[in-house]
Amino acid sequence: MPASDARYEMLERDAAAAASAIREADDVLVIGHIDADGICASAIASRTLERLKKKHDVVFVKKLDDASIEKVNGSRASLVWLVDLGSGYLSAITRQNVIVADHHVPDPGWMNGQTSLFDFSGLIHVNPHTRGMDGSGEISGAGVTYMISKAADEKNKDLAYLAMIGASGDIQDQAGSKFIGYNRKILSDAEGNGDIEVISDLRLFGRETRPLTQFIQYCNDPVIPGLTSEYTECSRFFTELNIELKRNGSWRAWSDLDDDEKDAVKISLIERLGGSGIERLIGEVCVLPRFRKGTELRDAKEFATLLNSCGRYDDAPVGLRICLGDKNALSEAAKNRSEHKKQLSIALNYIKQNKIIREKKYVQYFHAHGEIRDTIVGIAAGMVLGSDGIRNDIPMIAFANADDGVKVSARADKSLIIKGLDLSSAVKTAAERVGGFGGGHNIAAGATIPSGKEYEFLHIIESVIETQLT
Ligand SMILES: [Mn+2]
Repeated sequence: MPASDARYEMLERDAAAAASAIREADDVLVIGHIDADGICASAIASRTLERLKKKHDVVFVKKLDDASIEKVNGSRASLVWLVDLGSGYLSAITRQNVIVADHHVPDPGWMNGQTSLFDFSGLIHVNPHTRGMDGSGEISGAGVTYMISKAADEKNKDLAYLAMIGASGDIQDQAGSKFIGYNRKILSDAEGNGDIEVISDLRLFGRETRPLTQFIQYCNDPVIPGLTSEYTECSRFFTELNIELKRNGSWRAWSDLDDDEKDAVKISLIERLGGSGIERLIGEVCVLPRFRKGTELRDAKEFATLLNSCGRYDDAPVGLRICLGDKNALSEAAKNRSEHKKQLSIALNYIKQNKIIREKKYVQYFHAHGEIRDTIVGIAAGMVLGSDGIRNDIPMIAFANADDGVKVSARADKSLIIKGLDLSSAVKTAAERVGGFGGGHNIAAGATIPSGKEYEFLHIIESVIETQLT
């Protein structure tokens, strides 16, 4: 992609307009989304404002519901800067002096009413979709925020690595197992500073911190025949290659292996795959060489997962502190993560021991009511799929109670995609028909629906999925 891409220039102009609004502000309220991308975006915004010596606060929200909209509209700050959210709710924003730095699909009602970017509404919208770019794959919320930061001061290029952690968190490196679009530009800023090193390596999760056996065992994209989900086989796999699992009493991680050991593993895994899925197994990986080896901060994906675990337990501020370099925040995040593991294992036990999964012809489902947190029910649904005795040839639909109704999470095995499954559209259609809203990706989607509408939702989604699969 040439650096002179006209779409990039337009978005950069939007970012520059946002940067001048920031320079003129007295004080700023930053409102960020609670996931890894939103936390990275908030960190970039916060650092930028600090360097401009602007008084500011950072607040995190799960989504832009009525209460959060009120935070925007009712704020006494001279400028409100929304990061990684806001585009879907532009028409609800009524106050002056707002910047929305987001990459989600914009509110269509607002778009149609716009004659120019900076109209009388006093809202500056910086979003790749408005400039013909693809916000789901080319740039993240942290990336858009970084553009504004860099427009405010070239020196803020040292924050590029945070934008790439945000993009990793939003899984924007799926296409061709590498980053594409504007993310490439941001990545080259980060590489230029020496903050990120891009290498070609195994793309499995846990390169820095997972013991080798689990590193391979948990690989499900691609599924490695004979190894995925097989602890004993994975352990034997390394032994047969003469690779020690432990050294000096501690488990070795992938990053501890020397090049010869790594090559032996890669060759052996490629053989097992027999030609399919190699492009997903090996590809671009972002290493953060300024952080210590063997910590999750050294790998962009592990860093992002750490931040996500903070957001999931209402602790996004700890994630923000990690991004801003606060060493104490790490031990607090470790508590969140062990809490996450504990909650997940409680959730999985609950599902299995109570045998709550019910099968229909084209979907299976369970209702966790208040027993599983709405923030992890989707992960639990994905983990039970295909595990002992549970089918993975039909999607799993999970329900859990949430503050504003019932949270729905749908998960499916990748093999259903080639058969035509698209959970995103199925969930969206069914949710809207029962008075809710939702969307997502082809194998993972979510919705919020009114309480009491679960069976109607199931009935509708099953018929949509039936149409997709037959
Ligand atoms: Mn995002």
